[in-house]
Amino acid sequence: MENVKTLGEFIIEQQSDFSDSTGEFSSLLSAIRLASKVVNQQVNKAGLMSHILGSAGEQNIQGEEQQKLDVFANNQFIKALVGRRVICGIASEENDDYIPINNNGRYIIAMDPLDGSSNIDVNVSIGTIFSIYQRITPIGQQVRAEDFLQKGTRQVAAGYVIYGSSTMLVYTTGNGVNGFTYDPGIGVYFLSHPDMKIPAAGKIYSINEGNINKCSAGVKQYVEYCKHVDAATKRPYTGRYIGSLVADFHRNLIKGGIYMYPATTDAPKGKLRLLYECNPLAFIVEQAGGKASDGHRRIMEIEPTDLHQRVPFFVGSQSMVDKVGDLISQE
Ligand code: P6P
Repeated sequence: MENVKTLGEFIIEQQSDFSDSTGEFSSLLSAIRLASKVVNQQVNKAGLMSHILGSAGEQNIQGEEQQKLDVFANNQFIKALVGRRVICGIASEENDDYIPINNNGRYIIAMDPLDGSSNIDVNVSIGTIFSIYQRITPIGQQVRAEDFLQKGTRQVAAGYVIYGSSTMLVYTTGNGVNGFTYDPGIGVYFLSHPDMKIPAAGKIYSINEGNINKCSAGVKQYVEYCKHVDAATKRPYTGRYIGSLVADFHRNLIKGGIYMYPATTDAPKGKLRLLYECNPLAFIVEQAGGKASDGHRRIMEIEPTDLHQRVPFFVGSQSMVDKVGDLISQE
């Protein structure tokens, strides 16, 4: 491909911007790139490799059946990251507690190695989500919980991989959002979506409407607002809910829209996890000109208290997140 930039070239270019003089951060991103290629290969063959499909017979901390591909993906990302020695600790949806790695590593990573895994068996897009921080505790010591329980505003990088009709890696280091599309024929990611920006107003709303009667009045009002017939404001909007966070988020990032996973009567904190789902996507969407809140507060301002804590999540086009937030504030 003539003069199209590869992810590797982009990472090196960013290294100077990121003042990553030791190249440690570049090495970290390269590890994520490598693991995503290995996971992509298995995801694409999952339909054929029955020994991968189906549950691993174990349950993760969420009490969810662990699909073998979940476990495989988790192991691949951990293996790649451990191999680069720049990580002092890893928090993963698939592990009850954080994993201390290299005491001399400068960075911690929080990740959901394969989100939406319930869609694996029905061939719907799934994704990896990651969030990176510099450690707080001194280098040379073992990593501690406080290294992971940092506000989202302290992230140094965040990204996701979407394993879909094509595989893409989308990430930010705080200087905008860039998307890279994978060419499996030559095993290279190419810069296909430079400087991604989410439309300020969108016409797509994503929510599991099966839960709507368990949501608060403000959320119900907003969904009714989306459905109201009004040509002047181009309503009704379009309802699109894939049931795979990364797929819904990625579509809304490109086309404009809002994804909502509110608190419900049986899940008062919502379903999605702050550390490795909401914070990384909040960082990305803000860098792309959008917004992310729990209905009241900016997601990235929330002080974490637990590795796997859940928060209500409203993310996407600024005007849509503001609108549902206004209705919730009037409850
Ligand atoms: P529900 C997948 O389990 C996930 O974490 C997200 O990827 C997805 O958006 C959401 O949960 C779907 O949850 O309750 O609507 O099936």
